[in-house]
Amino acid sequence: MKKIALIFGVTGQDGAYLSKLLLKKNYIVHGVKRRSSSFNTERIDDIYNDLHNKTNFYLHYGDLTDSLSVLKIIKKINPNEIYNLGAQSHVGVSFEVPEYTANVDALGTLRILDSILTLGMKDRVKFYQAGTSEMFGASKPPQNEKTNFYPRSPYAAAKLYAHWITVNYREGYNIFACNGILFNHESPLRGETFVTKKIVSALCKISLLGKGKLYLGNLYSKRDWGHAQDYVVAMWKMLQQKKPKDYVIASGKQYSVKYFVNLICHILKIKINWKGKGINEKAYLNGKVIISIDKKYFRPTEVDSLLGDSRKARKELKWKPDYNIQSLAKDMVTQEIKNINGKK
Ligand code: NAP
Ligand code: F7E
Repeated sequence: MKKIALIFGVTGQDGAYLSKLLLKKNYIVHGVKRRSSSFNTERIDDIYNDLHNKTNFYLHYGDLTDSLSVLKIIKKINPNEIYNLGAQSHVGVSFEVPEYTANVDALGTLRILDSILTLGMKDRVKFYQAGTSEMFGASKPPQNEKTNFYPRSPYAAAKLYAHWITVNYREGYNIFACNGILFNHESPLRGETFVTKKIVSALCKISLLGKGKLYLGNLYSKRDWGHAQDYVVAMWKMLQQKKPKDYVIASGKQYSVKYFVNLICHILKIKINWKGKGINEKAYLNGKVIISIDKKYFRPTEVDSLLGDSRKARKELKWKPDYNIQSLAKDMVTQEIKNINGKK
């Protein structure tokens, strides 16, 4: 019998990679998409177009803020595995819509867990919760499963609720529920407003088309960046274990935003010069400013330094990433160049 997976957040970066992985593993995959006035299935259109006649990939309208839709979809699909990847996932935006972020990211998780319980499905379903290194926030690096949480944004605080409610339903009701505590992971499918994708898009346009300018915020925060394609494998592995546990997933290397800018310039073979300090720091290409700082991208509270220690996952899940920062950056640049050339 084929396994059935249900993915909340199927239209996002990770949802697209996870769908492909599970289809390859011969699952039947159901995804929940939100109603939107414009198309929001761009990342999964290729799967849908290839497969919708073969009845392996299905989409359903639903929303994590709508308990009825959550309950009804879970009842109808009767899945073996539920992956909760749905979230208002932008840290900066969460300061502007804190209540909505809590509703989706914190209460959305509760809605799924309680639906599993209410429907009497706890012995059938395994549940994955998309936790985040942002929950560590201001805690000193390196961070692992034993590190204290210290959230620094409404997003991180909401995800912390989701983390603990997942632990609580596991301990209280014996639900097979795992928290993946994933550090930043990127890809060509990354949302346009996250810093890596924003940098890649802008610098490729500047390099290929000779137009555009990049405005950034804090250049000196450090992140542990991996590739989404590697990280969805870890999600799946967590649900294949005998016991449900929580795992940190990370590359174990840390780089600043400025390093990432310089790396992309290196790949594109463009030579920039940095001048100035603080808010006046700028990057020049052939004497012209191509990068400036815009205060609006600073956050009220920043997470300065994330560096994951994923030894537990590497040992117990036998998980290991294929990509490093260089191959990740190359993949993003290669795809972006294809996109630009396709649109020219
Ligand atoms: P993403 O690209 O922003 O995707 C988020 C998904 O959630 C999208 O499908 C989005 O739908 C959906 N969504 C948003 N609000 C919803 C709602 N009210 N009801 C149902 N679905 C909703 O995020 P991602 O990078 O793939 O990340 C996947 C998950 O991992 C998220 O929970 C994120 O917080 C978490 N995470 C991400 C990272 C990372 O570095 N990428 C690291 C740690 C944890 P639309 O397409 O309609 O917007
Ligand atoms: O910012 C700085 C910014 O928005 C990274 C989400 O997937 O990973 C992601 O959260 C850093 C921050 O990712 C700009 O201040 C500078 O220090 O790409 P980001 P994030 O906030 O780390 C975690 C693990 C998640 O769970 C989240 O869902 O870059 N930065 N200038 C900028 N950031 C953005 N977005 N835009 C800028 O212009």
